[in-house]
Amino acid sequence: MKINKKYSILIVVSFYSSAFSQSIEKEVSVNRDALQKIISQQKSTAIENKSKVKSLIAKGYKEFIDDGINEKQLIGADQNGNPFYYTTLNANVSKRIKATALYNGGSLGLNISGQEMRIVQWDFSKPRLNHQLIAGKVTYDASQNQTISRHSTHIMGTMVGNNYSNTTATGVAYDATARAYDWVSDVQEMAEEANNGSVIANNSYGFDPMYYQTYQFGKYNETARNWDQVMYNAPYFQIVKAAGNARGLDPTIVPQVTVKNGYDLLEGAGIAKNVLVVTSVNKNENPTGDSDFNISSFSSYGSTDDGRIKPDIAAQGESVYSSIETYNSAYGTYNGTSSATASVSGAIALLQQYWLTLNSKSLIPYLKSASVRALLAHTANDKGALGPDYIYGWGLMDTERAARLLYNNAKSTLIKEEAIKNGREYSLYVVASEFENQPLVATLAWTDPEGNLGNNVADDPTPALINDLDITILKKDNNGNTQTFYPWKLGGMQNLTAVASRNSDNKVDNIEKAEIDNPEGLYQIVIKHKGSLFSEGQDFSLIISGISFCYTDDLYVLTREKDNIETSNFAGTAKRIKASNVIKSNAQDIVFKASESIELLPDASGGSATVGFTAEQGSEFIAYIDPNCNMSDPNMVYHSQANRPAGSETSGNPGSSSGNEIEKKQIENILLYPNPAKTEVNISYKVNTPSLINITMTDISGKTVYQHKSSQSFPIGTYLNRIQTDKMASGIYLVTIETGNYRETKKLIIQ
Ligand SMILES: [Ca+2]
Ligand SMILES: [Ca+2]
Ligand SMILES: [Ca+2]
Ligand SMILES: [Ca+2]
Repeated sequence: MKINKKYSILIVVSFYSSAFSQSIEKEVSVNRDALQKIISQQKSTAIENKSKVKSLIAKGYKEFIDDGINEKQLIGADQNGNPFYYTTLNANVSKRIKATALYNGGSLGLNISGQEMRIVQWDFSKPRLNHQLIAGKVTYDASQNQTISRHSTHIMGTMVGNNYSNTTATGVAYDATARAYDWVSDVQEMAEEANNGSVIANNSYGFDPMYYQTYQFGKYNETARNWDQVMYNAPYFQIVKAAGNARGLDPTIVPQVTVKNGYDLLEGAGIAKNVLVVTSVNKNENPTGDSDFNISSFSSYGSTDDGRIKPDIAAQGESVYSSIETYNSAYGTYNGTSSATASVSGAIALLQQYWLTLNSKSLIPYLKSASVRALLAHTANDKGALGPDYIYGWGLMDTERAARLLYNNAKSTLIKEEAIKNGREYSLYVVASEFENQPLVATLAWTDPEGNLGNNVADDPTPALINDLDITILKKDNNGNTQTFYPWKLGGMQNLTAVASRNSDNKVDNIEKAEIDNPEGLYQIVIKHKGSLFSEGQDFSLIISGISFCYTDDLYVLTREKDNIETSNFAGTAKRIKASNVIKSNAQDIVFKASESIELLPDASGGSATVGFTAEQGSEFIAYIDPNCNMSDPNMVYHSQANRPAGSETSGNPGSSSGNEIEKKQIENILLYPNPAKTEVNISYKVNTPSLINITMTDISGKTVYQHKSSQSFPIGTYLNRIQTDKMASGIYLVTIETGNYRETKKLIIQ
């Protein structure tokens, strides 16, 4: 029987915690056990809530309220028996967030409109499924509230409304489909959907501030914790939620509206760490620039009680024209953070689809939700006070810029999905783009574990953050001084209107963005963590822009005496480097980086001495060669003699080839160390004549677990290739190094 390769892959991954979305068979890993636990816990919570609702109804509270603007439902009660009501949050949106750039005929030359993507909506109740704008696109389960809702129909049309029934009402992801649920049991249903491979959840509702106690505004509560918990256990699942329209409420009924001048109005899951919280800005059909927009008069301002940057992002939520429930061709215009939220969910579907098309040949799945949040924060159009603020968050969503960043991955931007282990750090060298006025920007985001609930006091500043990662960008000058660039942070409840600072580390947010306005040369991006990491590690996403993978200088020549390096923290970058200088003992952190070649010359080439390049004992020297011109993953490293492992040959000078060496093996002195290995293994070898290098590592069954093939010849020298082994199973492996004329296999034990 011939087994189709794709099919056999599907069979294999189904043994793991993997799920596939309905139409694109993409692996999305989730923590199934944790999600199942959430689902069963929520089932008992649902029973408790039902009895709370029943007793409140007996006291005279209405279960359903329609005040002509919003649909509301009594959903539960706090521990003192005060009612919790969910309320809808009412407000062409595609243009404002530049989603149109991705459509067929748009400025990016693409054809991305949500094909084969699915969004899941939670809302008051059922959308009008037969409405011409959404007919055939939406499913709704019979177990849910069957009342047909205006809000639900309008939000659904804004996200996925087709592009032929009424072109002024075309949805943002007009070729996408959707599933819809009522908001009762939302946490349980989100856990189930995440478990089934869904990646986008739109929640355009929240707790009604009319029934909120003062201390509840901005507080990390049970709802925030539950939503964070679902996302932590389903790292591709992004919940998108409306910030709320509380500034539009009557302050005589909700005093909090004016107590802090519109700040501290966020509620429920709007305070969650991982949920993307969306605010509304006004409509402007013909903006004159990226900052030509203003906050809507009704949009709720942050902060959270612990001072995090919330809301996260802004989108148009005014004059939004979409389907309504009265008949199958009925349309209406609404305002609210609900509509802004729907447009962001639609645009995320476009960006996920685009990411899949860019990576169609590999098994790369969707962007992780942390990457989505990093991407949106990274590419937003700033407004109001410089940097993030509690009104606009990171700014207006810019789908076009986000798509360009995805396209430029490994060209002038980098998208990394990595992990940091407890006690470890992660670092990366980058070279700033040579284009003028191009800032170097690095955004770190992670999906944090659910936080602790804390006390019921107003504005408790205790951070909800569990794993506190920190990003910094370091610049070392030739005198050995290090300049540190920190991420943005805001002043919290004590300083709501203060401009964001970037002069110290951020202890509250799980999105950290560091920017250098006028960068030049080489930088090191470092990610560390404080304290002890929950679960011994934390996955994170890192997005970097404004970098160059090929270097300004074509050729960089270092000659003896003139260019001898005696001070620490020296970096030389070029396409090609030729060096016959000396790196003196005690000189530390010396880096040569080249995209094509590094030649360590055996003679003086212009200098006065008779000996060539030397790295003296006690110096610390690393040269990166990246044949693919990709500095993100420097896999070939040259170490100085001083750093050579014990037992390796100390050949005086790694020199260039000469005639009498041609008959020698192309490589020799192959060493694996440490062996047995734990977290990493180093493979060092000497290249005698320039050659392509192929390194393969297989387990005893013959399965390849690591492979590196160089695309260009390695110049003469001694190289070191470092392989992370911490994720590999313990056992015996075989490491093979191959060149054009030589092949050698060594046994490696991983403990
Ligand atoms: Ca439901
Ligand atoms: Ca508060
Ligand atoms: Ca701002
Ligand atoms: Ca931090």
